[in-house]
Amino acid sequence: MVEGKIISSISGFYDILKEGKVYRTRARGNFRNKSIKPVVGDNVEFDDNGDQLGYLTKVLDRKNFLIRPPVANIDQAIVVTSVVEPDFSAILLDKILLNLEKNSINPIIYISKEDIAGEKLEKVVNIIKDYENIYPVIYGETIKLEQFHKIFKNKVTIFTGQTGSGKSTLLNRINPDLKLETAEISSTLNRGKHTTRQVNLFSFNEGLVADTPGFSSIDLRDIQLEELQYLYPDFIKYQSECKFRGCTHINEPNCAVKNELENKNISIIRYNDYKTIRKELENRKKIYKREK
Ligand SMILES: Nc1nc2c(ncn2[C@@H]2O[C@H](COP(=O)(O)OP(=O)(O)O)[C@@H](O)[C@H]2O)c(=O)[nH]1
Ligand SMILES: [Mg+2]
Ligand SMILES: [Zn+2]
Repeated sequence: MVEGKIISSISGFYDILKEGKVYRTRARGNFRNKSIKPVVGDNVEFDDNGDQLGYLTKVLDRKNFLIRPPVANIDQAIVVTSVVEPDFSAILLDKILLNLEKNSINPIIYISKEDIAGEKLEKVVNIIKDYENIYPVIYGETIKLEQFHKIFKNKVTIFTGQTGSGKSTLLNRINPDLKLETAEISSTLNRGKHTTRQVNLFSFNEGLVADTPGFSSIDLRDIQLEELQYLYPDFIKYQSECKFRGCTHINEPNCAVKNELENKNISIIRYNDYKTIRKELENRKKIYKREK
């Protein structure tokens, strides 16, 4: 029995990477009875049958797991964020970041399409400056592609972000051998079609990288209202100074987060979007209760 990592999954076959070599396997017959379906990124045990088809026998514990698309054990995500086409939206970015925080995936924000942003660029860059205090931010115009080698090393990295933001384009620039399909934004949005369907991990400089289809809107179905304030690293930094334990930073007196808003240490845009997101989760809870 040996251990490896699933890097692709095609109609019941799992390709497992172990020390630079790829083994094609199938899940054992009795495996299907288990509730766990192996996914890309899973660390697994398998029988090494040399050049013959091997058997995947066990999925090891997952550190995290995304459902859409199914990928496990992700260390970090490059959040490809376009200035225009599609237009930058701070609240959408926040929702992406919340889902990553919830899954303990480290976000790296990558800004694309500065070249066609025109006069919108300045306004968007000003907003993004607020995020630089919280997360690493990479500007597509200025980064040297070699810098990605260091970012990917010894990590599992996914590319995420809105459909059309430029994920596949960036990956193709980093590794031209990939030849990932890219799409004109207009056709992508009109047909609601995802160009990237299969999720594969590819080896890149001692790391593994995956493209994902992205999305045109994002839901927060895995996030509970009660945990929302704990998914903001910029709030967590100050929460111990709030008067009340479990402070939601809304109406409580002596709230450190609200104080830091005045000191401009917390982004007012992000805070206002936090309030909007709270409302969304509150409403969802009400509807859920009514239906129960
Ligand atoms: N001008 C410009 N176009 C870009 C940039 N990045 C991607 N695109 C274009 O945006 C469209 C969508 O890109 P794609 O990589 O398919 O987006 P994905 O859905 O995130 O994978 C394609 O037509 C790309 O050529 C960029 O930085 N500048
Ligand atoms: Mg794509
Ligand atoms: Zn507070």
